[in-house]
Amino acid sequence: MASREANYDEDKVPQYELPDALICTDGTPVTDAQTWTEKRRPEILQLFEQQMYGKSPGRPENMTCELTSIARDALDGKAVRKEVSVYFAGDKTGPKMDILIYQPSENSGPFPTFVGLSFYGNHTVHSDPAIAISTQWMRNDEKHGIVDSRATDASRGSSASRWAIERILERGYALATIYCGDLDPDFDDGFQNGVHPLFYKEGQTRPADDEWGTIGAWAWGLSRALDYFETDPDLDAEKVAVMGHSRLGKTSLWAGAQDERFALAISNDSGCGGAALSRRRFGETVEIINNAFPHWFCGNFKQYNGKEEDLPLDQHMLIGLIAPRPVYVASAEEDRWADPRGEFLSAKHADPVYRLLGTDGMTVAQMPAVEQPITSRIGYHVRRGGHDVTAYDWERYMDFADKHLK
Ligand code: GTR
Repeated sequence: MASREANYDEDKVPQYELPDALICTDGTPVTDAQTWTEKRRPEILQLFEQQMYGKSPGRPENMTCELTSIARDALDGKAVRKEVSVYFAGDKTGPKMDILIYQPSENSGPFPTFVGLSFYGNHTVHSDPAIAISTQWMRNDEKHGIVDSRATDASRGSSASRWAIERILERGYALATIYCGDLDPDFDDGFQNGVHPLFYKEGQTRPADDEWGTIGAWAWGLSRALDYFETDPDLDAEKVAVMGHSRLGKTSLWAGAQDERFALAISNDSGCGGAALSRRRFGETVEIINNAFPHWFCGNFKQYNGKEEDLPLDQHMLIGLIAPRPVYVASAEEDRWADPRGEFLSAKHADPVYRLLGTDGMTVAQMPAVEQPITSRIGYHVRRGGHDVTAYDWERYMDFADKHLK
């Protein structure tokens, strides 16, 4: 079988040995929280930076935030709607991102908050006609009303089924969304657009092989949103859950792994390069993803095409970086491209890190049946259906957040 073809046969999953999250590179076993925190965790974080997602810069010194709109009677009085622009270079000509926020209209804040990137812009998450339409580049898509690489009025609310906004508000949470293309448009242009050029050193024209790719830039934007939340008295910046679907689920895990201010990280159908174990090579593989999306990961990651066994890491260690904070991994039964079993297994193999840090980790040894959610500190479900975010997924995320955040 050519390594380019996807395998869907469990019997053909290769034998593999996962790197041990609790053994340091120099062979020292990690048997206490201090060794984890001071030695092994930084070591693993550096491996993901150097070999997979690339290293990201910090918060730009001149970054400024501006509230551009506020409505106290949004969604028939059920919500307060805010729009905030974040200018990364401080001036309005440089790159920026627009955050859309809905929060419950009651005066009972600060609210625990879900934050997530969207595929087609803030105006697609709800049909609310007052949301500003994104003017950024977007991939043409009839269903989402994207014409000549720009959103049109027809794209309003076109992703609403993926954002259970009314339910989120009813359950006492705020929701913040950002268009991923504000950080970096999702195509391979050699990193000339998006936020990367803002950080080039004199003479640099693209990120070095160990510097951030597009997923890195997306995750960086989520941390910049958190910088803003810390200044907004309506939002509880200590109770922020970062959630993402698919490529944006790879991103939410990487954001949660790097930035310990995120109180909870949620991966919805993130698959290869997200929650799924790379070594299983089930469905999408490292080689397939690097060929299809050369801009997502850093240059160094390409050397693992067809050589997953050479990786000094696997995705259970990404989840381990989130420990002891709660993390939720969700799969969909028919989404075999994303390898539901591999997603479960990396959640499960992160368990020793969570236990070391004194939590209950993942309380089951076997993959649960469809729609039997696990809600220990590492949460998991596989729902019926295909690659999507559904009302079912959101109800489980809120049950989990009620249990672990509130
Ligand atoms: C696919 C890609 C997946 C996943 C998905 C998505 O084309 O192979 O890894 O990221 O796109 O983001 O919907």
